[in-house]
Amino acid sequence: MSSAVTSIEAAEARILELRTKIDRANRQYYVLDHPEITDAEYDALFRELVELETQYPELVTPDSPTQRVGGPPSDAFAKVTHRTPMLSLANAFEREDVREFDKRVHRGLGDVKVEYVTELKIDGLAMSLLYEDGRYKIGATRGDGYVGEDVTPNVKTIPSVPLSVTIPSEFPRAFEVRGEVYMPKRSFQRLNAELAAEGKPLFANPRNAAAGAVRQLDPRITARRRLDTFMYALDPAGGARSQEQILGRLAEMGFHVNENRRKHDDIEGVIAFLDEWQEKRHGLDYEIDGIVIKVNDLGQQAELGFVSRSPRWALAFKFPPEQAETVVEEIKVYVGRTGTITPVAWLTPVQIGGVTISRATLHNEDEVARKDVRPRDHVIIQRAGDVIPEVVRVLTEKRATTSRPWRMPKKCPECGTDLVREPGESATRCINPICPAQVLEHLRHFVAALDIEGFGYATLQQLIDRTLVKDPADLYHLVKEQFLSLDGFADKSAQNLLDRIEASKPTTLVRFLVALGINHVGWTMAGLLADHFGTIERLQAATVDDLRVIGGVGPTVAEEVSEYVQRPESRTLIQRLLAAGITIKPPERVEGPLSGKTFVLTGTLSSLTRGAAEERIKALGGVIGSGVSKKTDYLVVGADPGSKLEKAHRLKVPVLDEAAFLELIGRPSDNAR
Ligand code: 3BD
Repeated sequence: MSSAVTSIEAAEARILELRTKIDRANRQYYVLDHPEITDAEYDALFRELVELETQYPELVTPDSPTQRVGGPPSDAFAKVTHRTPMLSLANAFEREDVREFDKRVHRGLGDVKVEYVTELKIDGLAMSLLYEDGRYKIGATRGDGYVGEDVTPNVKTIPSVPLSVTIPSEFPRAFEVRGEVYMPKRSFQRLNAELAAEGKPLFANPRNAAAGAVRQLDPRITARRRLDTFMYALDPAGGARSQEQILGRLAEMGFHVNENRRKHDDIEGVIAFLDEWQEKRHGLDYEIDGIVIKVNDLGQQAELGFVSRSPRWALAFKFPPEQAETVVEEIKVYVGRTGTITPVAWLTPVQIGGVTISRATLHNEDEVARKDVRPRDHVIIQRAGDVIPEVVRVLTEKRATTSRPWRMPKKCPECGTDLVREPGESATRCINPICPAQVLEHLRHFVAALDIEGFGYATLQQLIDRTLVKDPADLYHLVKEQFLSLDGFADKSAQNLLDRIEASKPTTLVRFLVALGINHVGWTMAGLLADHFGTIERLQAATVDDLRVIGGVGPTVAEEVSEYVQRPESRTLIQRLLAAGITIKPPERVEGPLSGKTFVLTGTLSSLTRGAAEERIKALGGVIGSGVSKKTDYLVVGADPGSKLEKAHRLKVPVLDEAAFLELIGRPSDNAR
């Protein structure tokens, strides 16, 4: 993708915008299990960011999504550090990309025959299952690929997960199986029908429903959701010499293995398989979003190795989004948490890939103008995976002559305040801080950030309507009788919610900062601020200059944060939250393979930034020290090290060069995605 950005100022602005979008998408994907943009859109944003950062290396900051991977695991479950990282798959959207992949494989291996295995790409959740002495021991989500969530009892309720397996004789005591947990379409439809009958919000798709089921605190709920599995990886492979043999062995051991797998002698066979399944995919009782292509021979796989966190021997081909024609009945606008107004097309319901679509997002005023979408227009819409559907184009030939362009309303539909659109911004906003729609979104953001489960929109809306809650601090003063007066609460559910509210009080500074919903402060930025200031009081005392010196905090964010902490309303809110009993725990120690180890870094690392290196050490349980002392366990040395290296030698502190360090933290490099 070529970027139209020319000046460094414009580049910085665009970079900031891209990072915000990517952080948001990551959070939606990993934490909320609710993506709003397609993988292709994500890829495009990411590539544009990489390109701009390559062009302007001085604008690379440690918190850039290019420097880190995935989203933070939620702390509702214990964390599990994967024995080996759960890798990512490079994506392909065109058949040409698949042929390019084949060429790279052949270049990498020299003049040899290469077989491929194709597997359906299940649109589920990647999981790891650990077995010891043939018994199921631990089930964990993929998480960010390095650290996942321990969902052992939940996974145990899935009927197709064997609780004990007969281990082949040459097998080691402990082995790991990886694959996908998914919800069959039939179970999904039944679940949504039940939820609808109870007046509860529905799941958008089977993937979200499966994610919700796996991440239940009560395994009995998981058990009732009728999940299934398809497994595709076995480690150690125990004598298997190809992916084909691994799949066969998994099936023999009693795991569910998808039967629609095939071996191919060349890439054209693979392409034919893609064509075949692009047509046939809707006949299945589970959703697939593409085909995974793998080099069959394990020796060849090892030879090809990895680039960044993706194997060079595998590729995910993603099916193109599916389209359908329908009519725009009406264009309504919605008010988001920060007051952003989003136009949404209400459509005559239409089926796409077995899912009924009745809304499509129109993003913002310019987007509506660019596509010139008007009420009563016939439009082509598309749905990609589990993403909010979009209008692709208008069938202008079907438009009535009386049709007029759509105009953004002048006033907020929720509170009547005049809407504003700043010059140079794409968003139209309602700037009334007590606009009920914003209050609702802010509350929802707050409870999600603090992981208070069971606080859906419907409950929050009722609390607002009854003027029981105006801001997040009010949530901490609710009593049982008030919940009982709402729809859908009984004694037990009211008590559960009260318990969860109570449980959210001890929190971390990162979580607290995210929950406040400061513009531009997502998980990454909150992490940087928390690391730097340590306490909310110190952050509140910070000036713009104090903020600007922090690596990774740009001028816009510094401005935004200092403005936020100085605003009297924010000071009052923070004060009231603390008075209501919120306590900010000192930074939590992660348990991991590096627990108890102190690292000091010196010199410049070539394959990752200092920030990424430190983050990785901390994620594995290690601690970062500032100077070398007898207490230092390792000194990590990059190019042009300072006097620390000498001191380390003197104190006999073990020294790791970059390669040894990367080995220790378990990944080849981190400067690309
Ligand atoms: C499937 C990686 C490798 C072992 C890395 C080659 C990215 C989700 O059916 N094989 C499959 C499927 C997923 C896979 C691999 N084979 N990785 C595979 C996979 N048949 N879906 N995935 N994953 C699993 C992921 N998940 C969440 C966020 C980012 N990446």
